[in-house]
Amino acid sequence: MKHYRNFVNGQWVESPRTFEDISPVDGSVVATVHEADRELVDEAVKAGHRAVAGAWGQTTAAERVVFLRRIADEMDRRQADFLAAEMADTGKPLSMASVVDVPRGIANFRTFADILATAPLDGHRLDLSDGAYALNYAVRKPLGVVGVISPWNLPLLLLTWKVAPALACGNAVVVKPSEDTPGTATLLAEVMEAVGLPEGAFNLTHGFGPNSAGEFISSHPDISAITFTGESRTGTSIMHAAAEGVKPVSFELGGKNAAIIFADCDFDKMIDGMTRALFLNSGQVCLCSERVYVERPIFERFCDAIAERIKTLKIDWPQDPDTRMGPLISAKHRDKVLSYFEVARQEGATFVAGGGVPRFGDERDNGAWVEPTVITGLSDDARAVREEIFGPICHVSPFDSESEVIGRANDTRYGLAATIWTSNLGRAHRVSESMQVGISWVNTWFLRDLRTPFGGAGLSGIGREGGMHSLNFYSELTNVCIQIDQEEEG
Ligand code: NAD
Ligand code: 6OD
Repeated sequence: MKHYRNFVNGQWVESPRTFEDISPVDGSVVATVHEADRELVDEAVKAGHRAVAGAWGQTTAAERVVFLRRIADEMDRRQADFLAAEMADTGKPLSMASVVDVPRGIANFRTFADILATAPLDGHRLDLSDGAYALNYAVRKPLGVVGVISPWNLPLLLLTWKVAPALACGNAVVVKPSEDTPGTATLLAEVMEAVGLPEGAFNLTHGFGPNSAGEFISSHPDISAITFTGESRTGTSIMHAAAEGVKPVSFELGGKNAAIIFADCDFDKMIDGMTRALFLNSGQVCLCSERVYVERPIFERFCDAIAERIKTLKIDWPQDPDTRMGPLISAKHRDKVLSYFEVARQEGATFVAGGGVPRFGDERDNGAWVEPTVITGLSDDARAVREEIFGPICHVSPFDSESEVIGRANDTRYGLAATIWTSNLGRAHRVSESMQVGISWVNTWFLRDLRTPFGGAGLSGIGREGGMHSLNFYSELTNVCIQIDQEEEG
């Protein structure tokens, strides 16, 4: 049995209160996790401040580049451990974890090392203002101690996406992974220890949200900023807590993403891409499409083809290299997703595929599995079409014109992502730019360049991270303005 402990001020810390990390594959216990109490979170924040005032705060950008590269190398060396821990916590298949989660976790550190190494100097120029010459330059400084609160769906990828730029800018971090996925965050603390990161620069506290480590971090008066990925509702609670200290927040929240499929698309390529957009990670990627709009001439063909494709998705043990779909994260989340199947049924949906729970006849029947599901026939105001479900289910409906589909796709309070499938270049630009979202993909989905802005509009988030956008969030700029006299004194 594994024991996941907290990592504070460079020390491994147990706590009297523990909780169980449960496998969604079969309901077995993966690990016992030590839950941080308010005092331990406070100790982590103090350790972070000591680190920023001490050895970590004195590192140069070039030295931090070396640290980030060492972290990536050490993660590379321990890839098999990270894979095993991520799969044990989430049940996600090897076919995904080995090409998405773990490589991206490593790439997050390498990318921000490269960005920091090549970041331009800020505003270094001679200026003429109010008739006076002045030299203006901006000094980029860390914010202090950043609270990082992350979800369970892409645990390593999403945690490192925040930790790498926060450390790059010279901050200390206090991180809290989801209570459902404490494994890879614990391994990451081991990596920080192995590479000799100054103590207190990376602190890990395990626990839940309300009245636990999540709330203790977001309401802590000495946390300088909060970066959070999770549900929009949780974002509201965290924002209330952060408002108390007027703390900057960066939020990546929920979505109800649209896919728009025009009859002129490359049909086979679209079916491949849409299979990923609907069912990768069992639909538990915030960017997954849950609303699919198909131009009427190919509506029936799309429904038939996606139903056929679902039959080929192997739903099986995560370790099987051919498995394409694993369970949902937990029994609780499975029940939520199944409740939406029921809502859709009561709203009058037609089930084109799925709608139930797969049966294996072995211990997996204690796990959190559901079938990939496609429904049609609901109106745009149905709950199953408006509310984020976060599972392997989508609603498909036909459309007749570009302007109609743009209006319907944008008729949501969320604004995270869209995917548009067409071979018409003008339409690709028109439609993708008119989406009220943080990212519009054309003829692809979840293709990422880590230097580009990433985030959401509306209920889907606040701010953008990625490349220099991340460095701008995780640092404070002090502009220095020096007047240069034009005449020699005396
Ligand atoms: P969640 O909001 O329930 O939990 C996320 C984290 O917040 C967990 O660590 C949790 O313990 C903590 N938390 C919960 N309540 C808290 C509180 N009151 N104060 C402080 N911390 C608190 O989200 P989840 O169920 O883990 O993840 C799924 C959600 O995340 C979905 O809505 C999904 O769309 C969203 N998500 C968004 C993105 C994005 O990039 N926009 C990425 C991944 C997931
Ligand atoms: O790719 C990323 O940087 C990112 N933040 C992805 C989010 C996926 C949501 O589940």
